[in-house]
Amino acid sequence: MPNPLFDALFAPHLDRETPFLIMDDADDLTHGAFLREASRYAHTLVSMGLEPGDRLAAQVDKSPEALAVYAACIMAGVVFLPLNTGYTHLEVDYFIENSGAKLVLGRADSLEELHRDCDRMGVRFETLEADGTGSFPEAATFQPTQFAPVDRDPEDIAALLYTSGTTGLSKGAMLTHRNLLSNTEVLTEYWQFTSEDVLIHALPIFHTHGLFVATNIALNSGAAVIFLPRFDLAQVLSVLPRATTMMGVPTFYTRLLDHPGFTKELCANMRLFVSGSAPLLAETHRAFEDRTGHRILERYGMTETNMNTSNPYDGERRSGTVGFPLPGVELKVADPDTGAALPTGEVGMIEVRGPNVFKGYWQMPEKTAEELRADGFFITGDLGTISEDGYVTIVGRSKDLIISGGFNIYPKDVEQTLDDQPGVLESAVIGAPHPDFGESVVAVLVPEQGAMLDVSEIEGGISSHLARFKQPRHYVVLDELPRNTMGKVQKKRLRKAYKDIFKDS
Ligand code: MLC
Ligand code: AMP
Repeated sequence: MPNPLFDALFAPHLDRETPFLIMDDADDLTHGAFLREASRYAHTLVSMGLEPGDRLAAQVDKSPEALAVYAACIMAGVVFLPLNTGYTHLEVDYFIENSGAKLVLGRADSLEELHRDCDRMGVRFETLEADGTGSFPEAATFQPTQFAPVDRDPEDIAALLYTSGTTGLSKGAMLTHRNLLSNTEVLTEYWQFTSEDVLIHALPIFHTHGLFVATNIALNSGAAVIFLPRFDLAQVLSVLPRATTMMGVPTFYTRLLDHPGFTKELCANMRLFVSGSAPLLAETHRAFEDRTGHRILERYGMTETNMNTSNPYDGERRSGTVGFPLPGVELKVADPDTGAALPTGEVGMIEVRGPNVFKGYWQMPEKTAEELRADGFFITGDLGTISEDGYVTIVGRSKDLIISGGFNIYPKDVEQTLDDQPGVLESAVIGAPHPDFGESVVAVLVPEQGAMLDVSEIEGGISSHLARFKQPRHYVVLDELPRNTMGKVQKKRLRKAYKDIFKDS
């Protein structure tokens, strides 16, 4: 019976006792051991009443067990919905409700509130802790270590990843077996991954980059993975000599460069550094090459589309560009109104089409229709241009979005919470360049008439509503927001006024 992701990523490894997850401070896991664990979890899902197509939401720390839950979902045909561990329980409630999740996995941190919310919503709640213990793995203890994978069509949904929009409303991007597998296969070949590779995995596993790009490629190629709980500079430096490849957001590379112990010698075994999820500054690219002799390979992707473009493995990795459309991906720079392709060299909306492009937003056909054209092209919201020799450059974004350390923050989301605070008449949230995170959040507040705003009270007021990474790092209070003649807030002017606010952070 076919199950495309299982057949390609798991089946070849069922009996392989080769290293899969190399742990820095715990026992390593072979491919076989990982899949036996995933099989026990798949049986557990079935025993808990989950059926193919049901959703499982997981807000859990990164661990081999958490990755095995993803694998178990693929095996059992359950739709995997990973959530940023930084989200507050109020943020998580929305995802549970909107997705209609049947089972929620959480950890002790969020236990009380999330458990209570799940009870209220009538959703089953189990725990999975960072050390691999919890009520879910406990329930799996005596389950069989083999599981016959559930039959899946390439168009069936494998995962639901939420992404916000300019409206502030989060939408679940439906990613099918075909979307994930086609991209994995293309990238494995493009970046020349083999079973000889050892990949440093320091990314979170609740986003496309760490979950699909890194993990799926490793599984597809049979590579081993040095599986780190998070990006810890000292830990990454210590494992570098054992690795051949690494994937990261630009913050990983600027942090490495800031450390004098990061040397060419440490990278002697490395063949490839990949960067994505946010723009890599040309100066970082240059400094990295000067220090290590390696040219970082930059690629461009999105939750809705997986990876769209990549600089070449062989050939010129051109800094400031995101390279060429990947094999099978059509990319055009288009007139934002009509979708008609613009002449080479002009700046326009980047649109993409291919087997990598998602199926649509979960139960939001109108939102899907706004961003996915009838002819299959997805309107990315990124503005770009294509050079005569085919390199794609992203020059900006038409969507109001801040990318901080690779995490997306939608200003509307933050503004809505700020506007609810006592004494706040209105707010505007913008991104300003930040030396560590690339961009960071600035809030411009306008007080109600006669009100005196106390920033620490506002910080306290929003902390239970918004994940820490979304919270403003700088506040400005103004009498009024700059507006154009149509009454629209001129964020461009605000961005210009506060562009140096984090310069010395
Ligand atoms: C953590 N914090 C952040 C943050 N990460 N704040 C803003 N932006 C971030 N990205 C908060 C912490 O809660 C903490 O708050 C404070 O900032 C400092 O934390 P830190 O110790 O410096 O952060 P650290 O844990 O080291 O994390 C930074 C990071 C991490 C860059 C290593 O954020 C990270 O791994 N980012 C990768 C994101 C990613 O995988 N994106 C891929 C999306 S997929 P306080 O108050 O406690 O001090 C996608 C598609 C594609 O975009 O193309 O790939
Ligand atoms: P997400 O919704 O988290 O998947 O974020 C996707 C967005 O990240 C894209 O639409 C781009 O704006 C941005 N992005 C990803 N990779 C790059 C890159 N290499 N350079 C610039 N922006 C990028």
